[in-house]
Amino acid sequence: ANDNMNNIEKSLVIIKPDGVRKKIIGEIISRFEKENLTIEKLKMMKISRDLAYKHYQDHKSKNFFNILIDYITSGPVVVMIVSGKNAISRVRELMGSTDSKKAKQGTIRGDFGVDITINVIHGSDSVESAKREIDLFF
Ligand code: IDP
Ligand code: MG
Repeated sequence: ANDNMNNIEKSLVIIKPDGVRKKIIGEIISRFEKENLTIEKLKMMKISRDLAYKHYQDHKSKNFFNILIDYITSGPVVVMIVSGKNAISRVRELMGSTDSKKAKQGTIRGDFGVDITINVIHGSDSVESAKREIDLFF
């Protein structure tokens, strides 16, 4: 699917509560825009526990699920649709590894994340999850 030269994708991106608290909303959006990704939709909201369960449904059997739900519902978040050529993989490259301590310097998580849970940002991991997540949030 990625061999198309004009593979325009949409990713659902969430600046998690720690990112909002750290006042790096603008910094994160700048990193996307400098890479010529487009902010198509954007809103600030507090995620309900019900919506959090739906968003993270694939993780419900994990031992960290309750911590994850507490974290993502702990304060306001910024939710966006970020679009552009190969947007899904490019957003994830800009994010860095899930574990902030292993994420490279220069990535969002490497520069601003705390650990494997408190990691500043969510980005869809596939075209299918992007569609599901965009329907949940917009
Ligand atoms: P991703 O956000 O890089 O796609 P996922 O494996 O989908 O990573 O996990 C979703 C979120 O759950 C992570 O962003 C992080 O906040 C949290 N998380 C992932 N793995 C762990 C873990 O092993 N312990 C605690 N929290 C975790
Ligand atoms: Mg994921």
